[in-house]
Formats: sequence, C-alpha cells, structure tokens
Amino acid sequence: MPTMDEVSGPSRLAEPGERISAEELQLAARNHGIPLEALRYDVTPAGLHYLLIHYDIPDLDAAEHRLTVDGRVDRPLSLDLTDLRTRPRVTRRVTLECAGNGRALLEPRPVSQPWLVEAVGTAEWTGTPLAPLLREAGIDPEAVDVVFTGADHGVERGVEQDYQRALPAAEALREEPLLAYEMNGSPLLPQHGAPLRLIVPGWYGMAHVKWLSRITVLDRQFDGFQNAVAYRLRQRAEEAGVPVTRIEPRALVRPPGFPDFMSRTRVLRPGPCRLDGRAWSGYAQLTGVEVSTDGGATWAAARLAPPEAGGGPDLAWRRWWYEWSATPGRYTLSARATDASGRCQPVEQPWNRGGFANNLVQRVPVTVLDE
Ligand SMILES: Nc1nc2c(c(=O)[nH]1)N[C@H]1C(S)=C(S)[C@@H](COP(=O)(O)O)O[C@H]1N2
Ligand SMILES: [Mo]
Repeated sequence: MPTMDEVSGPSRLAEPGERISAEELQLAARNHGIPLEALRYDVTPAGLHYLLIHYDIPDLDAAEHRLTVDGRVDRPLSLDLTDLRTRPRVTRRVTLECAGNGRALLEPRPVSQPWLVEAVGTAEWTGTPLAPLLREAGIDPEAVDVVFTGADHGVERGVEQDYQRALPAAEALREEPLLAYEMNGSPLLPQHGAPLRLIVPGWYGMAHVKWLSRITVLDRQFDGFQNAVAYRLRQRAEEAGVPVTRIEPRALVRPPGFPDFMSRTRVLRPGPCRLDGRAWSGYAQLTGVEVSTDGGATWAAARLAPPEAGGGPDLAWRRWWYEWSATPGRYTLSARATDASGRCQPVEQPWNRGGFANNLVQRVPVTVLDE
C-alpha cells in the first residue's frame, strides 16, 4: 500500500550549485510576493499583498461558517460571522512578513517556498479583538497555549494535518491579536483566509491562521507539526531548535528607475534621485534606517517617517527616504533597519535549516547611464 511518506518527503537542503526546481517554481507561482514597486503604497492593495498557502484554499461558505472556542474554558462558544460582526470592531494597520522571506538567497538553500525579499505586505485588518472573547469563554488561568485551527488540510513531511498553530496564552491575551473578517475595508478574499482569520501583529506570518474554524485552549504546550517540527530555528536537523516568533527588523528599497525585462536590473538616468522604501520590526520601534549605494561598504542615515503614537514596535511599516545624486556607473543599493531592542540587519546571512527569520540586507543592482 502507498504511504504518506511516499508522497511527502523530509525537508532538505539544496546541493551546492543545485538550481531552483520545477517544484519550487510551482510553489512560487501559487504563492506570489509583493511587486516591489508596490512599496509605494502605505497600505498594500489586497491583490498585491504577498500570499502563502501551505495546502489548498478551502471551500468555505461565509453564511454557514462557525468558529468554535473550546478546551480549557468554562463556557465553550460557537459563533457565526454575524455574532463576530456584532462584537466590538477595530481596525489595525499591520505588516505581515513570511518567516521564510529571503530563503532562496541562502547558501546552502533550504528547499521550500523560494522567497527572495518580497514576502511582505501591509493591510488594514478589521475584526474583533481576541482577548475579550477568550475571557468571555472563561479561559483557564493555568492555560499554556491557545491553538488556532484552519479549515485547510494537507500533508507535510509525511504528516497529514489541518493547518494549526498555537500561541502562548500570554500572547493570545495581549490586546493586539484580532479575529479579522475584513482586509482594506472589504470582506477577506478567499486566498487571505475568508471568512475569518487570526492577525497577530508583530509576529511572522505563520501565526496569522487563515480560514479559522477552531480555537482550543490547552493546559500544556501544543505539540502540533507547525509549532514542534516546522517553524523552528535550528542549525542541524536533529536539534529541537527554538520557535520562530516575532518579526526581525528589515528595510526594503523600492527599486528606482526602470527595469530590464529579464534580469530586472534597474536603469537610471544621472541626476538627483530620491530613494525610498519601507522598514518595520515586530520587536521594538525603529531607531533608524541607513542606506548604502556600494553594496554595504559605507552607510548613510536615511529619513524615517514618524512612528504611530504609543511608542510600541513598528507593527506597520514606516516609509524611509534618502536623497541620492546618481552619477554614471554601476551600484548596489541596500537599506538596513535598526530597532530600539538593538536588533539590526546583518550583511552576512543569518543561516538556519528552515531559512527562517533571515533579515539579510537586500541588494538592488542599478546601472546609471551616461545621460
Ligand atoms: N490556515 C492557514 N493559515 C495560514 C497559512 C496556511 O497555509 N494555512 N499560511 C501561513 C503563512 S506561512 C503565512 S506567511 C501567512 C500568509 O498570509 P497571507 O497569504 O494573507 O499573506 O498566512 C499564514 N496562515
Ligand atoms: Mo509564512
């Protein structure tokens, strides 16, 4: 009899010099990134926001959909979308970034969704705060983890599963997490989790469970695949590793000029050029963004748009800009962000086997023409 292991192999690293495969291309075509020119928008139009879907988009009917809250609670709940929509409504601007962003640039390359730098987007998410709902259900004060289950189903490295991710109870009870039913003022699109998803501002994408159908409170640590096996930082396959949590600081350059069709090398005419882009961190407020035009040899301070009131981490990206006077030649543009926790972006790759939480500085090759 065929087994799951035959259809679903273990994780692996590419051999030295091994190119991106048709399987990786198949994932990349399903899970597109933000076109970098869309860094021009404060809020990413929904169709330009990156996507990451492990299995299939499930077939859900918003009118029939129910959210169950169970496990270590005094009063289990079963709510439909109308119930959720009559609860307190808040909108938060939040930057989502996939934990695997930058993976395809690593050496050796973890074979998985081959992101370069484009697994990011910012949306206005509207929904109802999670914590009051957990308190209403009477969450056990001894709760350890809260598990969020999506309606999507698949097999990954031999393990058949619903997509499930747990948050530590203390994180689930913070005021930021939302049960979101709208993105940018419209009902969620199928690919972004319709009709209901979790938003955990400041955390990498894997925590923001889409197609949310169940919330289960546990008095122990969750040992499901996406927490215990995937999404851990480890150097060797045998290590337990440490969980992937919040978003490391990162800045991206909005590529200036115009692109060559094939290489996407940027072409510019000489003269004054305002470089700009976006920067964010899930840990703390940004303290600065610097720009390099020589591949990271020298850095100059960029201007940074003011933070949101409140002094917390930059849960939505901030615009930065820098006045460059472009003279003919070839350049490599980079930007790097530093936050108030002291985290910064490395110019040497921060490598781990899954290719997670890697915030290596971006490199944008630019040719400035003679005239
Ligand atoms: N149910 C479910 N939720 C999910 C996923 C998934 O495959 N299934 N992918 C996660 C990952 S890895 C990321 S990066 C984000 C991407 O959210 P987006 O597609 O809305 O940008 O969704 C997360 N939520
Ligand atoms: Mo992700």
